[in-house]
Amino acid sequence: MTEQSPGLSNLLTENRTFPPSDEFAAQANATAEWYQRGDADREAFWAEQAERLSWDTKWTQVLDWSNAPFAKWFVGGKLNVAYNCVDRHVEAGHGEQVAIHWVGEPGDTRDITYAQLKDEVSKAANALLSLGVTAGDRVAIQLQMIPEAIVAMLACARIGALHSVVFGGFSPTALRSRVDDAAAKVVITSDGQYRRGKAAPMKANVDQALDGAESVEKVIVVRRTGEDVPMSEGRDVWWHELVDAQSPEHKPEAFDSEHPLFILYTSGTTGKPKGILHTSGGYLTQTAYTHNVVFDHKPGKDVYWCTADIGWVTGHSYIVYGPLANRVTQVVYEGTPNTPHEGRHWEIIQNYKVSIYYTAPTLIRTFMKWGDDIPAKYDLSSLRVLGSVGEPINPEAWIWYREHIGAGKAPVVDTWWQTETGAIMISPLPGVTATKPGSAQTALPGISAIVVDDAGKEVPAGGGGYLVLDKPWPSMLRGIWGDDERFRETYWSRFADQGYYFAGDGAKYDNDGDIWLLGRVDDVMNVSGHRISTTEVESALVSHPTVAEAAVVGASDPTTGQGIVAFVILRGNAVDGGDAAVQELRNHVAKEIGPIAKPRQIMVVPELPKTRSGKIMRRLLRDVAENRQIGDVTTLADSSVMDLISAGLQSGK
Ligand code: 6R9
Repeated sequence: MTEQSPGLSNLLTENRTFPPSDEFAAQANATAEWYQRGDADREAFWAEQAERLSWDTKWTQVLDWSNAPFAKWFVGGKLNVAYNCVDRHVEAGHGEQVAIHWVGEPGDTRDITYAQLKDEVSKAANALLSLGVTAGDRVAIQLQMIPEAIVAMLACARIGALHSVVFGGFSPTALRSRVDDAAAKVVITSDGQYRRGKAAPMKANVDQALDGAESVEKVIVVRRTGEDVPMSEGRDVWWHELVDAQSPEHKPEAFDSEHPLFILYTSGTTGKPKGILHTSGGYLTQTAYTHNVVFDHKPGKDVYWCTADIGWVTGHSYIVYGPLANRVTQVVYEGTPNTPHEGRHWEIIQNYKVSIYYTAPTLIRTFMKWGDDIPAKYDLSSLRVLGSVGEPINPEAWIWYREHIGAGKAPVVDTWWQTETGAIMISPLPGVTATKPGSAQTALPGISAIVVDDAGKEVPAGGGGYLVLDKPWPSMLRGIWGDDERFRETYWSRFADQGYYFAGDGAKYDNDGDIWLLGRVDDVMNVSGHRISTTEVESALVSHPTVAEAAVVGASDPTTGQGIVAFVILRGNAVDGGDAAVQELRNHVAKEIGPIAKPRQIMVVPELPKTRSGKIMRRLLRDVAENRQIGDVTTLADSSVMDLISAGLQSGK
């Protein structure tokens, strides 16, 4: 990634910085000095972070990297993850503190204290034991955002069983392939789930998925919507009958620091999803540490809300493990952000006085599209830290977030990490870093991330290339379930000589050496020999006042190799999207980035195709751009979106 046209990046021409206020800095959990400590003696730094947890047996060695890329952290240490997330807070006198303010989509609510959570998790652990689940067994969980989802995960952790959470919106086929791959013994699900005000079946999908699944002995069903579901004799059991009858006493057993905690499937370049494996001590250390310093979390004072779903890694690390290990009080919301109205999130923040809010750029841009007047109607003054995760955040969305949600003063932390990294790796530290809109900036204290060229050589300030992690970290994946070869091949073969972990993301250093993420390397376009990131063009488009959201793909072009094709959603009150508007946008991109980045074609569309985790499916847009038949749409959150787009294009819009 050497060729760069003059003034290429709209991202990189963004040069505003927002230093922390003295007031925030004075009370921040971390200080600038942590970076030096992390560099000076990485293992000593992590040993110090591991002291955040309660260990039954202390480790004898911080890191064993002798069998790289298979790491062992806190070797010889023993702990119980669920004890760390629940019991120890009760023992320390915080049993009455609310752990979870749960808000159901229809408006029902539940407040669960740490003492209650301890009882629930213990009962669920006893229930699993009664079904014959033992340490090392796999339990698949397909549940929406209800307290039982969190309880089920912690119950598994408590008895040393691995959970494999499958997102509630995944199809029966997707569930089945995950159940089979992990040979799950038990599946936990619900009768149905509320989605946009309606009850949708869940158990029916699970039944379809499990038809003939040999490993599954029992299915536990949580009652949520109350709809009639057939229960399979001998296999299915109601959660409220099984769990409620159990004793709330359960003695947590200490497991090895490297005891497996969970498997979480993520899509790769091939059709078969990869079962990313995480273990106990290192994972909990880094999730707790990062949740504490990146969000500046103060136990007993802050009210935290991460809007992710537990079906994704963000839900695992920043709803369940990190926050609960840190004695959080958090909001868990069951539903969609516009049910029953577009101010639902802001209403919840106002009601519970949420002080830390962690969400994704795609949702921020959706909020922008809905209009500034909606958040303006609510009291958001409790918010003091705002987080972003999942994709690069364009400067306009970043600024909007800070201004309209954070009242122009809450620090915005753009956190880069992956299912594979387990926890946040690159992010500003609130109270320490002068933040830059659109940049994740620097590896956290104790972490090292660099940008390298094709040959694995670090690029200089101002240069671009591939993001790699050049030093092991505690919450790193320990492998791909059942496929060591694929693990080596996917992550460790690209820069095998250097021993770097290849993240699959493109990145650049700015002149200060801060890191800007540019999207997956497979999303980098090559136009007339110039490499241009889809993100950069998207960012330029979204910087135009009429554009709410944009997705860009490289479509094959006989002359230039690839041509840039953009799909844009216009803001509610913006112009109609006729020829003049499109021309204006093409010129705007040329102006922002340079003529080389001027899109060949811009299509105005009503929606963009997104996966259920909110990632834009560029593959499908590429099909449209290249006039091909549209490929597999089964992983779309809403499969009718492609019909809408095609219909809109045919009608000449
Ligand atoms: C946590 C999560 C990982 C991929 C990652 C990258 C993208 C995540 C980002 C970001 C730019 C950020 N990504 N956070 N890109 N800036 N702050 O999302 O995990 O679902 O495994 O996705 O998401 O491309 O490689 P996961």
